[in-house]
Amino acid sequence: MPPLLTRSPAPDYRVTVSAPPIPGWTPVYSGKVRDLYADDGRLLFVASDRISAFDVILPTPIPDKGRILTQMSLWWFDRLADIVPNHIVSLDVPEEVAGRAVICQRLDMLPVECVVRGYLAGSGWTDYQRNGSVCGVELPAGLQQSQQLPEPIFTPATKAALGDHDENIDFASVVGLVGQERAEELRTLSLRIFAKASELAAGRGLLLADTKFEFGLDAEGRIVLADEVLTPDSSRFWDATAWQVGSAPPSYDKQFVRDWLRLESGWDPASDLPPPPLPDSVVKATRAKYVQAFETLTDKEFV
Ligand code: PZK
Repeated sequence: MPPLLTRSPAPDYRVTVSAPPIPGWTPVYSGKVRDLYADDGRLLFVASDRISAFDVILPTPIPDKGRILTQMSLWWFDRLADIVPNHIVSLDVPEEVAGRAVICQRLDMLPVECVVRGYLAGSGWTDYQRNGSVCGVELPAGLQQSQQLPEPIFTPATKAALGDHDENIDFASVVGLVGQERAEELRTLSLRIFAKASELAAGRGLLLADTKFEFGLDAEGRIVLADEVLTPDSSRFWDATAWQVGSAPPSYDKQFVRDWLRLESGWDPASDLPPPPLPDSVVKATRAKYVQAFETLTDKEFV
């Protein structure tokens, strides 16, 4: 059996969270916003209502965020099933995490964050300005921030220790990590999933700027799509009507949080002080954005 996780321990309060107890399940890992539990061979993947901004977990949860993101991810897994198998085994989860957890197949996770970019934003934009390329992928000169790329590109990263930023790597490094054949499979699969997802999103007035996939191997060595997919936590969605080349469009989900923290809270993200609690107005507006993302994408009412 491969080790479940090989990440460094949380270095300080900024990223320290303890998974709420769930009877019969053993916490095995907590990320900023998700918790993983095990019971014999089974894994319980739980999306919390926690929200992060400026790389820290905020002290105020967003009601229903975990349920909304879980339901969105499941909706995507369904639509992608003809391209790639996924790790979902059952939705029959403990009642305290109903709707925001899945029982998933335990995989041997591949140590690569499979990022695909259709537009130039975030670290892709930063790397392009410095190098004219992203993860070794040469791009045309003169591209502007938020510009659509000639075609989507695979820009892998390595999982950093919890609390650190992922580090962009080139394709040769992916080959070094998983071998030539696996690396090519990961790139091809990631690009196919991205093409399908961006087409679906565009039909709903949403641009998929970039997104991150995690894959693992099942007992037969097949590549399986894991984690949570195509949610605002793992992806950059832009409202097509707000997008313009040359500046960064507002974050679909976190703009109210970021604006309040930066402009009104008095908290300095560069300080080592913990962030303040969010006012109720910001919580409500942010929850509404997650509901809107779900309903816009799926054309279903969130209940
Ligand atoms: C796995 N993570 C990230 C998820 C966290 C951290 N199907 C799987 N099999 C084995 N391991 C993982 C998965 C999945 N998905 C996922 N780390 C390992 C993660 C949830 C909460 F804190």
